[in-house]
Amino acid sequence: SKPGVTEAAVKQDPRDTIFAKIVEGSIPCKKVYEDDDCLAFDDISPQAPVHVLLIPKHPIGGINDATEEHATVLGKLMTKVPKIAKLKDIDHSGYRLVVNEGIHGQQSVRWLHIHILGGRQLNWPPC
Ligand code: DGP
Repeated sequence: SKPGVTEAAVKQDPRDTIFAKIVEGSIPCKKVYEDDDCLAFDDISPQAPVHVLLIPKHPIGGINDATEEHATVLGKLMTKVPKIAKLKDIDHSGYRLVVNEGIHGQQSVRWLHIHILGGRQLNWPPC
């Protein structure tokens, strides 16, 4: 298991997370892509040669918190994936999207994020 995956983390307000600080710019990140709705940056603990986190700028704790009001922003997020894959040169080789949720999903940061993993052969099942 990985650090930070606790009941407390799951109950955290997304606005109190490290990703809130990254969005507001008070903590630096290696930015890959940004627009009005979303931000993509390199994961600090990469699990593959390419490991980007794509997040909405709007605070959503996790996919469990998604409602109809988030439909537009979540749709926009998904449509940016091919652009980010191309920027990272994994669009032809392929890649994987992962959204961890809660304790069993081993989510450690309670601000919704899409992991974009690539640059090597990924295995299935992910375990
Ligand atoms: P998850 O465990 O699915 O909640 O993913 C959280 C990811 O966030 C994890 O892969 C490590 C990454 N991460 C945590 N803190 C930071 C940080 O300060 N900067 C960056 N770039 N990534 C971070």
